[in-house]
Amino acid sequence: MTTSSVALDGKAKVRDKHTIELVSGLHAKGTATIKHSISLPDNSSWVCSFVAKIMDSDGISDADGPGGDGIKLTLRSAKSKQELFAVNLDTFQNLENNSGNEIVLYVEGAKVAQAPSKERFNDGKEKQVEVVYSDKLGVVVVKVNQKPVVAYAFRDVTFHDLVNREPFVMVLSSFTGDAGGTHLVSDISFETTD
Ligand SMILES: [Ca+2]
Ligand SMILES: [Ca+2]
Repeated sequence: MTTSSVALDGKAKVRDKHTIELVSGLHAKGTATIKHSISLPDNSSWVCSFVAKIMDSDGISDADGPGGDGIKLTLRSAKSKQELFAVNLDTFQNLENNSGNEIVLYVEGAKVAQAPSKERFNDGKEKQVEVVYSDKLGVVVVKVNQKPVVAYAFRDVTFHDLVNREPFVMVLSSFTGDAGGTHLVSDISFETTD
């Protein structure tokens, strides 16, 4: 991906050829949509990845320090804009969270799995986030810096069923409230692995 292939909304802006700043500071919202839509052949396994960097954490604190509300990756129908699948690097503990630093997975907008990460997401260091889907197993695993954090098994609905209705796009988004920071994403990619 280069930043020329991305549509920006809200406070999101291009930092350099490879890096997008989704938000900076408090009470901000920003979205980056990769314009190229993806259509998967049957029985596809794939890896969707990006590098997240959350720095200048500011505002109110939870147990692991100030800063929120993380970065969300969404796979969204290109036509209906329906959210198919999402991964949230959540950096602020509110009622839905077990920890102020966890990965939360959503299928069609419903939360299906969550797990805390030992590595603090908003420590100003780059995190390689990989969403690895195996069609054979019907399982998605989210890794942060190569370490698996959370997995989810699709039971009746496989990811293939979900996304083969129509093409989808990748969306990266962030919002901040009374806790915030500077949220960067780079090296966004989607590759089939079969
Ligand atoms: Ca939260
Ligand atoms: Ca936190």
